[in-house]
Amino acid sequence: MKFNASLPPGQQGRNTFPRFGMSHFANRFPKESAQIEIQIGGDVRNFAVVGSEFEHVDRTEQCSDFHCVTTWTCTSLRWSGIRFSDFYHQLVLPLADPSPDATFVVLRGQDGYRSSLPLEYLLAPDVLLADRLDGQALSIEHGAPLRLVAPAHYGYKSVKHINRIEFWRSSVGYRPLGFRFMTHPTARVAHEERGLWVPNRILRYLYRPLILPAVLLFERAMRAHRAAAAESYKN
Ligand SMILES: Nc1nc2c(c(=O)[nH]1)N[C@H]1C(S)=C(S)[C@@H](COP(=O)(O)O)O[C@H]1N2
Ligand SMILES: [Mo]
Repeated sequence: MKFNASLPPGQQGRNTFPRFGMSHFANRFPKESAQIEIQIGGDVRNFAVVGSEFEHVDRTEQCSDFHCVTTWTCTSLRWSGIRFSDFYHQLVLPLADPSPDATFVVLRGQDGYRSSLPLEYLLAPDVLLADRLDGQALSIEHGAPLRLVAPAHYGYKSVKHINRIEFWRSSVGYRPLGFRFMTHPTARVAHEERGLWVPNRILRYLYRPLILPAVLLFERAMRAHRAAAAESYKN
């Protein structure tokens, strides 16, 4: 257990980094966990697909804490990958040519998960598209082949298994996942933007008891997935 007085408001440290999320994603896994392939769409001049281009962007490494909205925090995770801002400037702008006012960004995962953030937050220097964690290739648990890491925002913004990123002029056509109160448009940890309308002390109280059951559900699903993969490999 970590007792760190400097954790953000309402967060509690945990020693392990669990596979986590909303329960209906526990049994969904990426089809392709080795090869990076991201569609770039939305209000763009050219629909584009990037994959091998990633290798030409400068890599970076960072140590950051990960804060889930349900109040758990895992500290000092060592991610490596490329900065989202380098991805945007070196790949998205030249290849897809988004409209200059397309600043509402939707990120989607192979498991059907989705989240959004305004472009200005994604361009912050600590936002990565990560393919490695703690010196090893990203595991399926944590988002292979590529995930977003946005440490200043609650974990629900850090989409795993990314396969599509959209740049839109307006957020009007976008429907967030789950109940509306669970999704804050910016979800900044320092401002405790956990959700909408419901007071934070109620959200903390509602979410905390869900952590352990969710961790166990996601672990069990992962074990079953690995067992099935091993079985089909044998046959
Ligand atoms: N594709 C995808 N991304 C996702 C999720 C998910 O279920 N699927 N869950 C989100 C939530 S709520 C959290 S807290 C983090 C958890 O990341 P982890 O499983 O690496 O701990 O991923 C986020 N990104
Ligand atoms: Mo989360």
